Amino acid sequence: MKVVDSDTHRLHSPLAEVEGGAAQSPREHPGRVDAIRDALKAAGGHDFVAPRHWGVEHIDAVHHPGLARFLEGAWLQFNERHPGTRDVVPDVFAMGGLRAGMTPAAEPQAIEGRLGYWCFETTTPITEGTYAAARGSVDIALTATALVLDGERAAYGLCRPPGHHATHALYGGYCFFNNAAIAAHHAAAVTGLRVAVLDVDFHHGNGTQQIFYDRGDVHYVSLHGDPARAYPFTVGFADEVGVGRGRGFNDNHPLPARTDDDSYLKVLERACQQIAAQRPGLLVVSLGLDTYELDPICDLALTTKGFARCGALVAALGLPTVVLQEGGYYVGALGANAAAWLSAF
Ligand code: OKP
Ligand code: ZN
Repeated sequence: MKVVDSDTHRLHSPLAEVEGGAAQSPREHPGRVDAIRDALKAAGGHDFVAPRHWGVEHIDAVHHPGLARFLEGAWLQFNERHPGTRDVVPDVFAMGGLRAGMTPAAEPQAIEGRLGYWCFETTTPITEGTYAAARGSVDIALTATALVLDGERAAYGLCRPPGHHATHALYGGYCFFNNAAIAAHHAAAVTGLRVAVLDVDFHHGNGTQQIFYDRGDVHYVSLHGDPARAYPFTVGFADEVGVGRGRGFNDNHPLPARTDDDSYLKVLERACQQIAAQRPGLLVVSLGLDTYELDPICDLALTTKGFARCGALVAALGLPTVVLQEGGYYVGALGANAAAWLSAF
């Protein structure tokens, strides 16, 4: 398979993330890409290509244009007021309730306020190179999409940072720009065909769902830890089916803790039937590998063999397919799991 990767992601490497009131070593770090790249090289059969550069208009087509403008200048604007800050993290959030019964908040002018206006949580620091890294991750996603639009049966984009938690106007959850949503929107716009997004990351892709919730041209289907117990907690329930023209084009499959290969594959088969029933022309897979049995921040129980079965099942849809990397935090098996999924595909 064609694999699109680059080193630009290294520009995003925070020292710490704030979780549960404490600073900890980031779960989402450059070593994740090294592990996947090394395993794919060792497995063989993959053709590595560099990404092209894509204009910011592809990001603005999916996100509020203010999000990219903000991320481009945020680190510098914060450091003008607080010199020497390495990792920039909001500590005040512009929650709707602050102005309940009044006109909604305009974008604040002070950087401290802007951070809490564009961000929804504390585990996603902005460093000096974050914007460039996030742009690079989008470049990888769009280059993999272009390869498939040009006739490849499938391509894999080794995206980092991940993307599926980023909504129309918010970053967070290790995500700045929604790589899969940008890819799916681009493919739908270029082909005029319906596009399906299959999200198999452990965490529900709240951003991707939100971006396409009122659209019938992009069908979002997700398997994930039940938000009754799992991040992102507020989105990803089974009764969220889309709205307006998007009604019937959103399918959530919340899963219980410790779901194993056999149970997971039964649900994945159902998800694939839902995708096939809408007759898409192209498939985007948000490939999170944090459903693995040893993942340190998740609670499903898939095995490396299970990932191979998943890859084979998705391939059987017979669709042109763009596979984009999302999460996966047990670095000791991350490469083997990516290789298993992609080789079986
Ligand atoms: C990104 B991806 C919960 C904190 C959650 C963010 C998790 C983002 C996962 N206490 N931190 O979907 O793998
Ligand atoms: Zn995840």
